[in-house]
Amino acid sequence: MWGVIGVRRNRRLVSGALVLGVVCALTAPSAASGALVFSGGVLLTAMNSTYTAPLTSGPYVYVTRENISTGERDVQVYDRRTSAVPTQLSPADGHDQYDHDASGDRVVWTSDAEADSEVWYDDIGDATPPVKITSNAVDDFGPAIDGNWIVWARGDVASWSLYWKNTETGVTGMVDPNVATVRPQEWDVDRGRVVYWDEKVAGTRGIYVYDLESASERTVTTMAASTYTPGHLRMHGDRVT
Ligand SMILES: [Ca+2]
Ligand SMILES: [Ca+2]
Ligand SMILES: [Ca+2]
Repeated sequence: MWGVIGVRRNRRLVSGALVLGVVCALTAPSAASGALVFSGGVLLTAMNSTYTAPLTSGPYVYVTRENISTGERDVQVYDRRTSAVPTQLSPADGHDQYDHDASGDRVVWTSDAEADSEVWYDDIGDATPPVKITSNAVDDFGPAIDGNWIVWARGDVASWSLYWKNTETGVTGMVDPNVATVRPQEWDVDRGRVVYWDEKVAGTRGIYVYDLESASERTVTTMAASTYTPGHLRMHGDRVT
C-alpha cells in the first residue's frame, strides 16, 4: 500500500504526463525564451517566464506560467479577443498553483499553498474570487472540469480515489470506491460522465465510464495488465479516445 509519499510521487507523475501530452500536441516551446509557439505565431512571451500546459477553451488560452527566477508556478489566462497581457488567476503567494483544466470561462487548478494540496475553482466571467473546493488533510490533485462538473483525485492515507463536485448544486461524492491494486488513472469528465482507467482486479486493466448523475458505471474494455496500458484518455460526448 502506498503512503502519503507514494501519493505525492504519483501526483508528480500525473503532472509530468499532462505536460508531456501538451508538448506532443503543439510546437515545442522555445528553450531560450520559454515562449509558446502557436499556429505559427508567438501568442505568449514575457521576460522571466516559461509557459506550459496551454489549454484553449472558447476565446481563452489557459496556461501555467513559471517564474524562472523563483520557480513559482501560477495559472494565467490569455484572452485572444483582446490580446492583452495574461491575467493571473492564482495568487502570487510564493507557492505553486498548476495542473489547470478549463471549460469555457470556468477553470480549476491544484494549489500547494498548504501542507497538503487543495483544488481551487474560478469562473473568470464573474466577480466572485476563486474558491477552494477541497479542505482536508490529504492531497487533492489533478482536477478536470466540464460545465458544472469537477472531478479530481483525493489522496487517502493509503491511496487515492476520484471525487466529484457539482458547482451548481454544491453536491460532492466519490466516483470510484473500490480498493484496487492501481488507483484510478488519467481521468477526464465530459457532460457528467467520467472516463478513467484502473486495475480493479489484479492483472486486469480496464477503461471505465462513470455517469455522475445516475451513479452507474460501464466497462468500456479490459485487457491483461501485462500487455496493456491505456493511453491519454479523453471523454467527449459518447466517445472515449
Ligand atoms: Ca502562486
Ligand atoms: Ca470569478
Ligand atoms: Ca487537501
